[in-house]
Amino acid sequence: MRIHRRRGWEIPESQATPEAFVLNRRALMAAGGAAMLAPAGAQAQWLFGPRRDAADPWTRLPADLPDLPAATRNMRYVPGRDLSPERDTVTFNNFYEFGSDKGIWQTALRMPVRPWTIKVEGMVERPGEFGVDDLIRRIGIEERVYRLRCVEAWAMTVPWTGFELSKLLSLVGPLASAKYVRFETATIPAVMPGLRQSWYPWPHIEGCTIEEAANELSFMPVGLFGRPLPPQNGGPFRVVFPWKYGFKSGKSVSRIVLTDQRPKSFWETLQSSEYGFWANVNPEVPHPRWSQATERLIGSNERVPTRLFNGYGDFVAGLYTNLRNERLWA
Ligand SMILES: Nc1nc2c(c(=O)[nH]1)N[C@H]1C(S)=C(S)[C@@H](COP(=O)(O)O)O[C@H]1N2
Ligand SMILES: [Mo]
Repeated sequence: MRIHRRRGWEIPESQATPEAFVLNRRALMAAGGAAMLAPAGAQAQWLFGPRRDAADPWTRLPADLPDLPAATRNMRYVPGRDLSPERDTVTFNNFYEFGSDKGIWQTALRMPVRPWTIKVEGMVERPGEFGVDDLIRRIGIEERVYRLRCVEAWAMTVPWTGFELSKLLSLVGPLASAKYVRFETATIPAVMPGLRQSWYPWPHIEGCTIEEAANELSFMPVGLFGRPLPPQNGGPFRVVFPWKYGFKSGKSVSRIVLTDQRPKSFWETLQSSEYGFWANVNPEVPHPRWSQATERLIGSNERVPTRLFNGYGDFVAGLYTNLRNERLWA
């Protein structure tokens, strides 16, 4: 059956990682070569905005992308470890729409990120379609350094810029009947070769409860390292739930639906025995095929203990006290 197909992020981390790094190195070398050979016009179009440095090919974004307004770092969220190197953060990615290995960043950079709108609809008082720059202006942005724990047992420490999900939801006014929030990633076949892999249940759907959405940690990044969020990291607009495994954090979101039906997510549809709705980080509950006790920090390769709720229990444990019969950890 198709679910036995080997998927990059399902390979136990010990096997997946060396492969991914080799791919990355090759991709970087190829990018360096291409930049030198490209005609001036094409190059200008793709050179990155704020730091126009051809030696940093992994940070290329369309030159006309507006800079983000200045954002203050919110010191309430202390990561307790160093930031991952920017270069690793933007070149080691999971984004299956662009391909099933970690080295898809160059392919993803072809995705147009402006104009970009997000529909927010379903069980709300005031459904709407919002331009991403409009939201940035209306809601305002801050920086938060969050830990990111992938279910594959690697981790990063990421300075996101964005706003709380709850602030977006208050613009549309959730109805009392809304119990869940569903996030849909844009599908753009012209630039997403992964969509041709028709055995995947596109679009990428993720979801959470309305209580989880209202939690202060649920965040909608529009930036990374103070710059506009690059497509490979889910630009221009994604969601992050830092206490859950990374696959819950849907990228390049174009539609958000408030609903009374529990969303069936992309990975849950593919393999519900391994990837469930809740997917809260827990070092004591192994993945069926590997341990979750420790995680490898991308960049340093240091292995550190994994923490319950990825270390965010003070903020979120209360969400789950009445849900003991649910499969909260996978
Ligand atoms: N649309 C979409 N969102 C996605 C994914 C994906 O393949 N498609 N991968 C997820 C996984 S498995 C992880 S670990 C994170 C990785 O985010 P990063 O590349 O910014 O580190 O994005 C998540 N969001
Ligand atoms: Mo992941």
